Amino acid sequence: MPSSASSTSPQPTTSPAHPPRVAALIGPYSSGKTSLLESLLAATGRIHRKGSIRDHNTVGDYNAESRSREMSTELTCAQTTYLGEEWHFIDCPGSVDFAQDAREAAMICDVAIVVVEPDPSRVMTVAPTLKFLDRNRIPHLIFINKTDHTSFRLQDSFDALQSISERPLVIREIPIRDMNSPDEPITGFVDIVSERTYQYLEGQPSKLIAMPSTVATRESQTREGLLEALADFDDRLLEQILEDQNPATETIYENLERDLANDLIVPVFFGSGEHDHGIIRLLKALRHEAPSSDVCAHRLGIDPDPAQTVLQIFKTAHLSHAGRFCFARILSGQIKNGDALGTDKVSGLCTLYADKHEKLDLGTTGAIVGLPRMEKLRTGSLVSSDGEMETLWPDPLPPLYETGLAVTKPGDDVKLTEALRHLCEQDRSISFGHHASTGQLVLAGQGDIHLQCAMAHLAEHYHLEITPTPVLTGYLETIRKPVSARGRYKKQTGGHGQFGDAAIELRPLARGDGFEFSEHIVGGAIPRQYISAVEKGVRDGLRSGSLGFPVVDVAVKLVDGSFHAVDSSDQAFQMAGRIAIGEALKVAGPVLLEPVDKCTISIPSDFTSKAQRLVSTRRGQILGFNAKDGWQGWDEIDVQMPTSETADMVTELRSLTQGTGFFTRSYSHMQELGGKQADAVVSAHQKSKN
Ligand SMILES: Nc1nc2c(ncn2[C@@H]2O[C@H](COP(=O)(O)OP(=O)(O)OP(=O)(O)O)[C@@H](O)[C@H]2O)c(=O)[nH]1
Ligand SMILES: [Mg+2]
Repeated sequence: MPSSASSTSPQPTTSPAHPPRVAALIGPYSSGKTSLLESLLAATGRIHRKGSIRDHNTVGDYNAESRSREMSTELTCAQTTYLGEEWHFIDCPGSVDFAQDAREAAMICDVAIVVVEPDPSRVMTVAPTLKFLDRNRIPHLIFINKTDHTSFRLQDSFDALQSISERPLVIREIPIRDMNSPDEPITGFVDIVSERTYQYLEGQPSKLIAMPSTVATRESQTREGLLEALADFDDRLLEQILEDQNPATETIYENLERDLANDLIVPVFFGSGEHDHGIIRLLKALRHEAPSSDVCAHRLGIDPDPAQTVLQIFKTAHLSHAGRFCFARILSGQIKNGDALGTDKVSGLCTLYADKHEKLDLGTTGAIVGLPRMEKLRTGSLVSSDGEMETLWPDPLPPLYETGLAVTKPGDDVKLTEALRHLCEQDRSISFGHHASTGQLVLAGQGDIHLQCAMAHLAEHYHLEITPTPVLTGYLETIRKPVSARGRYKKQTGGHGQFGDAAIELRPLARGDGFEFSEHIVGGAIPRQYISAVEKGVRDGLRSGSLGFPVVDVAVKLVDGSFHAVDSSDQAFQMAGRIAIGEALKVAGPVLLEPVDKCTISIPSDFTSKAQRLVSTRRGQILGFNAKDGWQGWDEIDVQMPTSETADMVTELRSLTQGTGFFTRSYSHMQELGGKQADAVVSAHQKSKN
């Protein structure tokens, strides 16, 4: 989490043509987003020496967890200026475990730069990102990274990407290669709109050169493709093309700008963050084509008005020196210290540059700002000076993976609850709670690494020693046959004795019917005032049946008994009820019940058969499968699966589906579990009690 620093932020030198804009670097795990941010910051003069993932000194991966794991674990904001215009880049984590942060960032950006690797066989890893962007109509472009050492044809990468994108992709540049070198490295590119050719120079801006004759045909074909794609959304351009007129470059740029803002097309660039290839080209495209913050504001339901301040909170952190610290984008108006945001008051307004917070006097429309010590605001809050407004912010990702938690030091429980509350505010895809039937404290998130990082955070920032424990399954038990039993409790100690005697009938009920108690006492065999005491004793006895689990779906009828005028008491009849049910359960044919979840598994259709196999190896039952509504090329499988199998299913599902598969689950019902599996559960449970 960020800490404060006192340097002042660089101010734009010239009057900016555009208000501040936001670009989110998003895309699959390890595609080079953090390295690309390093390159963008160097190209815009914000840093003079690039850090690297290897050396653990990048701006994006500033926190200890990201550095040690060499992967981003949360979003990082970094402000810079390019040709007098203010830019806020957000480096998003790519791992599916941290998808929540990436989504929150994408929601407030003007343009998402989807950073991908060239390997066409791994294209599916990009699919969830593109789906999210398309569903939320977030303008985005693709940057095919790591082209410094690729053996793939970029046309193949492009075709693979097109196969998973709902929007048409448009190629903005084509590579030129050194054909004399055995692995034919990419040495530069031809810009399809300006038709200029540039040669990469290590450590220097690319050099303008003449277009090699070898790429001329390809260039004109690609340009034709680009114009045709644009003409689909512009009748005048279509007419020009049909009449063989060459449209003015200005017209092409206008189309590109408009179509990107409306999320109609997805421009595709390429390069290498590590070698600074294609970076200026990317920056220029952003400068000229990225929409202004108005588009984002409208998307979030705001009509921007300079006289009204509206902010969208997209991240919350708990910082030792700044309390609840909100990351906010100004969608309308401006903000300064002393302003009200509902019941919260702004003080300590700052800019964000990784973990450095710099004092800011005035935040203007479009900028990202930090708001320390907010009481009410949370991620997702859309707020004006009058208070919070209705928001279109999406729900958090549902939990996919769980672990049990135990604190090592006695007395840390209260501190843990508070720390967990903070954690869940920081990352909305984490939740915690006590399991209804096992009572275990369970932490739920997106995957194993996600929860490991969460626990590391609790240890580092809250000094809590936490032991993860396996998640307990809420097994129950029931009975198979009706039986009768009697419980007599008799004690003679000195003066007053204790006496209670209850005869019961126990019978099974239908699954899900819970517990029923009735009585049929005739002739005053048990005085009426003791009947509820017997029931209490029975209920007590049902808390742990003969297999050791709570007993459900049974009916108990109190049918007979006897009492003693002096020695009988509530307590004695409770004991009698307890003894009676204990005896009855032993002979009623106990059977274990396990919880079953209803899950809907979503996967790209290429992986459907693998997912079906996974379901059957985990004792699941397939209820049906369909094409996923609104998700071209995806299937949805409805299954019922024992809860003990769903708790860690996501790890295997992801490894079978290039990280793309996900599911929702909810409790469905209890079902009988017999044989060796039941024996194993019972003996493990008994061992844990000894
Ligand atoms: N050859 C080559 N390697 C690169 C390039 N960009 C990044 N890498 C390497 O790819 C690995 C991942 O780079 P990151 O920048 O951490 O990727 P990321 O997308 O930020 O990763 P996550 O945030 O964990 O999703 C590192 O080993 C980088 O050195 C590139 O342009 N060329
Ligand atoms: Mg990263």
